Amino acid sequence: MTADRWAAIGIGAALLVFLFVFFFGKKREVQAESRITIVVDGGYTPDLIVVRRGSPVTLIFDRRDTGPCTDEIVLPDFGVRRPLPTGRRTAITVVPQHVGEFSFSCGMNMLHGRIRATE
Ligand SMILES: [Cu+2]
Repeated sequence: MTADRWAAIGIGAALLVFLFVFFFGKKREVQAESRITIVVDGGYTPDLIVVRRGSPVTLIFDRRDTGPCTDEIVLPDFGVRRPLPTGRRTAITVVPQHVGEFSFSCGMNMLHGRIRATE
């Protein structure tokens, strides 16, 4: 075999490794589901959740207060409106499909939080 051949095989192998890491590595990230607990007590703690675009994220709303304000959670970008019973944990899974911010709020749109999706 000539040196040219070996070089071509080497470049081909490097390309295969790159493609494998690129696609397989990315896929694993997309499938990894993250779970984040948000305490609801007169507000949302934390109120900024940073996730990867395209990855499912499960928000577990742990409601502790009894005020009427927080008894519903709304995620308008995902078409979600759910009651949050006091003393219970309510899990909501969403998939932010593009880079940017997705807000969530109480049913009256007074208390706010954000999901920030990054690349
Ligand atoms: Cu409210």
